[in-house]
Amino acid sequence: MNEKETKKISKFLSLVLRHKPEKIGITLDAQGWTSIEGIIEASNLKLDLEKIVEVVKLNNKQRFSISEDGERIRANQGHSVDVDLELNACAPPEKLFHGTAIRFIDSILKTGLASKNRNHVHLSADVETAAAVGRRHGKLVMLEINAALMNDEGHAFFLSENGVWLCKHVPPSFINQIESS
Ligand code: HQG
Repeated sequence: MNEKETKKISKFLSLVLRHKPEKIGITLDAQGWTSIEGIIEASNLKLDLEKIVEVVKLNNKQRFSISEDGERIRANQGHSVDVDLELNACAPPEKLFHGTAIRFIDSILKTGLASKNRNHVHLSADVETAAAVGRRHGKLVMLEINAALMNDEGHAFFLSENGVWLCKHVPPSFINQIESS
């Protein structure tokens, strides 16, 4: 497969496994899993098992997992549909980072970071990753989150299978705007 096809399949999988399974008439179970065979049948992308396995393996962000029995697939994070990823709460590093766009900053500093259309707020352990996420939205603003303190004060953090830190909401008092180089 060439890069273009891989990307197209990855985008398709993100769409149906995170946001709109109904678009191709499949359903996700409570933990977000669905049959690989079902996706192959429902899609018009000429998919086969080999292609799906390749996309899952090569995905730059490890966005997807295949079940141990090899029959099912799910997205590791980023859902807007209601799924329980069965993640255990765990203690975050001292600081986490969130890149966003300058046009959102007033609202964020007033009301905190909200999960918007997704089930969680997404935070990164390193500034570079957070910067790439933020630039998707416009002129970058970098936020440093006092994650350890938040956790001490009872806000739960979860680490997704692919290394994204998740929480439900970040109140403004834990957010510092920092230089984004
Ligand atoms: C902003 C990609 C105004 C928030 C990435 C963000 C990530 C507010 C936007 C993953 C706000 C939501 C998630 C508030 C938050 N007022 N704006 N109170 N609270 N926002 O895309 O974190 O490639 O849902 O700052 O790599 O940008 O899809 O979240 O700018 O991991 O695998 O509202 O998506 O992963 O945007 O990105 P998003 P995100 P994938």
